[in-house]
Amino acid sequence: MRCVKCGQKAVINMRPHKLALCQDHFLEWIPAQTERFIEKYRMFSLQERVLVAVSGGKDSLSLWDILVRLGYQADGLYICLGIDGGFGYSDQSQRLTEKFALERGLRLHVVDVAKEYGETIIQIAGRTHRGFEKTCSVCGLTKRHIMNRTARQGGYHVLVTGHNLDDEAATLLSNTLNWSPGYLVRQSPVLEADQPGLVRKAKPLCRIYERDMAAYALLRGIEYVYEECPYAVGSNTIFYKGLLNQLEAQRPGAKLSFYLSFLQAKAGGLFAPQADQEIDRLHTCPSCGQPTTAPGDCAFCRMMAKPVQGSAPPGL
Ligand code: Q46
Ligand code: ZN
Ligand code: ZN
Repeated sequence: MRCVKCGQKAVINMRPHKLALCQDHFLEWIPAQTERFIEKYRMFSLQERVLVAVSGGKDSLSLWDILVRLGYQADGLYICLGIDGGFGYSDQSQRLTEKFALERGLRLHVVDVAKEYGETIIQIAGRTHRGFEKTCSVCGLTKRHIMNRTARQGGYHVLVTGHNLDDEAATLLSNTLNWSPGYLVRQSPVLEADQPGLVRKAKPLCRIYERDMAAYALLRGIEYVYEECPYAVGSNTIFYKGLLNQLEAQRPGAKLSFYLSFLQAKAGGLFAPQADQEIDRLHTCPSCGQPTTAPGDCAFCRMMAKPVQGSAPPGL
């Protein structure tokens, strides 16, 4: 197979796009596509400061690489979750993220959950009765809190994450199967900071297939953690990704059209009344100053304020 641009040997054939490219043209095409989406969805400009949430995985490190190549002012944020999983997941991902930043002379913020709050994600999950299997909900809440806080305190205009098309399509499938209007309203390539204390959030890779991101990381020689977080195994997201992969195998382009049709329906006004209600419901947490959907302390502050299990004598 030949590259459609130059006729050299193609390294990738992207069936949904009916596009085969050689290494050089593929490594140009991915940043060009990303830039197109950044502009189309008005995510951020070259003058704005961008904070990239990096996990040590292929998507977030590649996103950081792409933004720097495009000339954006992009710093990184790594959150150490203290997850081992028998292979030192957090240690490995932190080491590779720090190496990536050091080799390119990039600025990286590191927040260690255990050092900052005295407990790892696993310990918080055990203490708060959210349960072992609910580790991800504790983790998600903690990460969102730290990301928004670090972006605000650092004076960043926008926080970006490496969610790719497969992630977005899986989330959309899950939200659609449950008909969760609140989540559907908030699922977007860019979420404006429409409330004091909120930082704009954007997902520049939301229209790029996971397979293409893996190829990009490989061809750019980016060293990343291959293993998924041990808590991702058996998750709903992985299950929905599997279903969508089956669909995609039969109908190339199915994931992309599922996601794009959703964005078009939203742009056409679907879910608009719920969107207004969502915005009305945001309040400011009196303890940390971050936005929250209910009056009083936010979910993160309430979680961190819970007493240690068994610390109070029975009956008191
Ligand atoms: S890092 Fe955290 Fe994910 Fe691991 S514990 Fe679950 S939420 S799976 S993106
Ligand atoms: Zn070519
Ligand atoms: Zn709070």
